[in-house]
Amino acid sequence: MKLPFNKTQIICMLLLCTSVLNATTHVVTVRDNSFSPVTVVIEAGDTVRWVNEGPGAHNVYSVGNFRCANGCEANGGNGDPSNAAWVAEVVFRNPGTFPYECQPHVQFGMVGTVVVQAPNTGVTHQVETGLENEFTPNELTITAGDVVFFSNQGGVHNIETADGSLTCAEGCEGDGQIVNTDPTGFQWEFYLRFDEVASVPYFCANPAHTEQTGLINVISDVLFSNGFQ
Ligand SMILES: [Cu+2]
Repeated sequence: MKLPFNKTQIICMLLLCTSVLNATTHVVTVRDNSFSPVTVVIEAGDTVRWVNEGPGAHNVYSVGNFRCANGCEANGGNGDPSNAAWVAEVVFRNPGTFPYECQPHVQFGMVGTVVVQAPNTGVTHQVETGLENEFTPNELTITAGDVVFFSNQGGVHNIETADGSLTCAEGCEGDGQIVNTDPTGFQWEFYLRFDEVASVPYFCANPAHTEQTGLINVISDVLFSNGFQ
């Protein structure tokens, strides 16, 4: 029997799939004049949320990476120090160490660090692109909670999901980081975690690469163990 939908789409309809991507959010409290905790260690794909409890005027600034207070400048927000009860979030897609400061209080030692490690929970899968203008593999089935490591080995590419929810290259649009999400020959790489059962078609937005598409099928391991898949 030929069904009008594939198995993943049917599972998705049964489970009322909504958002696709989730990850852990780590909260840092901003006070006069310190960050707590001073250092957070997270996995690539996780979010750091700074919550200002003041009452002084503070911000979070990491040179070349992000500047946030009432929103992040990379997202059109105002990163100027503010004594409002602001909440700012930044998503980190790549391993590395990100020192940051509160600009008016750095001389009082108001500094912090985000340490981003490669994901060590869930299974990590790889999707590569390069000079052949393809995603390899171009179709991938993973279990909810797994991570996909996307990397560009050469050629001017990016990744956009068909529903417009994600546009990524050196990082992803909306992450709060100062990164280029347009197709670029910069050899970018980033991690995406897929926590929800879904079918996620994506493509490269380079107008010369209209054939360059890919698909991530995210299935539930519970359904899998029940023999549904
Ligand atoms: Cu491309």
